[in-house]
Amino acid sequence: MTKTALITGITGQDGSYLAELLLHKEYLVHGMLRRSSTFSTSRIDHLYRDRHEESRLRLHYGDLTDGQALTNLVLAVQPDEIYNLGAQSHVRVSYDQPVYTLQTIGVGTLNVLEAARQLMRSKPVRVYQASSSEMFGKVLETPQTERTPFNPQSPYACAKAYGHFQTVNYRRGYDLFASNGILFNHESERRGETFVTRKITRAAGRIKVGLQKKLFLGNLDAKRDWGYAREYVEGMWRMLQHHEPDDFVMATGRTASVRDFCRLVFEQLDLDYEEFIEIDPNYFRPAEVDVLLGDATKAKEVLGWEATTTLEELARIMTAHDYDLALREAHAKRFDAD
Ligand code: NAP
Ligand code: F7E
Repeated sequence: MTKTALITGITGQDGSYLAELLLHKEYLVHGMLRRSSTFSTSRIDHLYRDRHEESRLRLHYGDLTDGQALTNLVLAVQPDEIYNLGAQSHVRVSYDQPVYTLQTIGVGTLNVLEAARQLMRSKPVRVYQASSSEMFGKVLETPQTERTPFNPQSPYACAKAYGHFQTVNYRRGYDLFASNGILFNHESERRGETFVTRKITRAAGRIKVGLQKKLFLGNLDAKRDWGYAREYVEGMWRMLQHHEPDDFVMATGRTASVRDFCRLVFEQLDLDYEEFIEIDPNYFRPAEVDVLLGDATKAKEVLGWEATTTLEELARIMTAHDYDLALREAHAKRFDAD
């Protein structure tokens, strides 16, 4: 029987890969998107070009902060699975917009859980909550597992911790099938351009073709456990196919610094990163998460999921994509000038 999924945050990096995966698995996919004055669907537009898939992808306007509309949507769509990926997901921005961040992530998650609780009265539903390694913050042990206590230190991380605990609470209190994926950083050629990996690959490509001279960054010593987003959405899906709801860390088990990632990317283009990078204190955060390193043993043993793309491969994929993009940008510029 065809399964129906509802994805919040379908226009984001993970939402687009997850939509692709679920369409491939023959799901009927509903996505909730925010109304904006310009199109925000560039990551999922290609899914419309395939006529067969077009009929199984439906988009609806909505916002996580509008609980009534969200419940109406859930009751209308009657999903078997809800993936709550929508969020103000930028840690640095969460310091500028702490209340809005809490509204989208904290209240937004609660709105999703309440909507699912209403649907549960008439049919079973499973919920995936996008929790985050940021919740470990100033880490209390290394590597971090599902048992590591949270010690959040950004408005984003505090909001995610609230969403995480409410998800556990609805699971225990109402017997809702709700699982938290505690995902460590995962990147791709679809990553937003203000996250550090994509900022680096975009800049390196543009520097190589002469469109940009410098790259301004903040803390080069921060270390992250970076995986490939395309693989991580498979783990989200597996969590909801498991026979019981639970919490799972998803990570590569390897950590590297921002500086390491710069070196890998610039090397791909035969450039020395040290010649092009300048430090801009504006990109420092009021409190930094120095090092994250995840242990995804439970996901491997219980779900059969593990990250396989190495950091070197990830850097290669993203750099090749963004070098090509820069070449096209340069070509379009020359064409305009002619
Ligand atoms: P992303 O690219 O920033 O996408 C976020 C999505 O949320 C976008 O579709 C955005 O819509 C939507 N959104 C923002 N505010 C909303 C609101 N008020 N109502 C409804 N939708 C809203 O993030 P991502 O990297 O795909 O991450 C997906 C989820 O995983 C997020 O919850 C993030 O916090 C979490 N997470 C990410 C990582 C990671 O490394 N990528 C790691 C752990 C957890 P617009 O397109 O209109 O902006
Ligand atoms: O920063 C440092 C910065 O913004 C990574 C989100 O998906 O992953 C992401 O959060 C590191 C930090 O990601 C710049 O200080 C240096 O230490 O790429 P990021 P993040 O903060 O780790 C978690 C798991 C999530 O859940 C979030 O949604 O890089 N850094 N210079 C910089 N970061 C940025 N953005 N820009 C710089 O210029």
